[in-house]
Amino acid sequence: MLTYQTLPVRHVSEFAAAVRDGLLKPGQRELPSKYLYDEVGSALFETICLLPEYGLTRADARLLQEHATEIVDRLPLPIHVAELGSGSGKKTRWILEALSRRQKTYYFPIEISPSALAACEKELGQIDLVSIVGYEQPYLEGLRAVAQGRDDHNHLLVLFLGSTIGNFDRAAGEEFLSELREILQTGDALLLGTDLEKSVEMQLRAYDDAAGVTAAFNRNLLARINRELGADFDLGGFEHEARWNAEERRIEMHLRSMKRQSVQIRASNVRVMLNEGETIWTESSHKYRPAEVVEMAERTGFRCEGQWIDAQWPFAQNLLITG
Ligand code: AVI
Repeated sequence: MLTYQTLPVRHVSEFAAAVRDGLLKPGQRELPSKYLYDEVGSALFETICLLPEYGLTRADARLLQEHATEIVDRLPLPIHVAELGSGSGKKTRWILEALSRRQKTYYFPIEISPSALAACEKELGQIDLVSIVGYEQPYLEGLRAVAQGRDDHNHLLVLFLGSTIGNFDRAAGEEFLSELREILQTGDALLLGTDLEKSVEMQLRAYDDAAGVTAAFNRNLLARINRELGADFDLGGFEHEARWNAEERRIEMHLRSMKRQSVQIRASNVRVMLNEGETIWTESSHKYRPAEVVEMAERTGFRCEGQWIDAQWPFAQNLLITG
């Protein structure tokens, strides 16, 4: 049996390489946020969405529930729906039900997690006049496959909900929208959810809740590295920290080392020495201004056809149409 030590360098996985590069980065150490979502991390995120302090998911769902008919009225029909990162699919029900009152609809959830795809099919499989075909692929690869398979007279509505775009750096988010636009045809649509700026206190509470679920979500990244890469992180030696970066207008999640400690990550073939007080940056959540989303849409080949903002929790659904 191969042990971590005997794995040849060429077999070091993408995960192990990303962990090594991030932890050895000069200046601020970091770990890519996409690795927060293993099975445990995804379950913890689902719980975060239920927390009283984290109003984002409820605002996203409320807007869809309240405005689905109005959103659908502004779409060119017939139209099929593709969703990037469908998760369990709960919020999508409102849009699919509104569409199914007007036409037969194909729904293509694009999701790398097979269990999330299965949950989504279970949740939405019963809606009349909606057929579901799941794509177990990364976002843009899946969208390309959907776009290739469609016939010319059907438009495409892409759903990118939950402010997932906020987890990209601003420039990378814009680049992502440009790439997405390239896959679409004129008249196709993107419904983009964006969390908006609000009081710093409210934002910090949303990412550092009283029950400690977000802290567990953050620390699970170290637990995952222990499990999958044979590392020896002492989880009790790290504190969760949520910070507001005012210049970049984003919440950052960090893990602060509470002592000077050394950690070995066997699959990454690395040992790192962390100083007391030093942090590992694990996620950014950028917050937007309504006008900024309209401008970003215009720079990436869309026009903003409608913007709906929640009254309780500043969050916007933006309906963008390709020009
Ligand atoms: C998935 N994403 C939009 C969440 C956010 O708010 O940035 C992830 C999250 N991280 C901590 N809490 C929630």
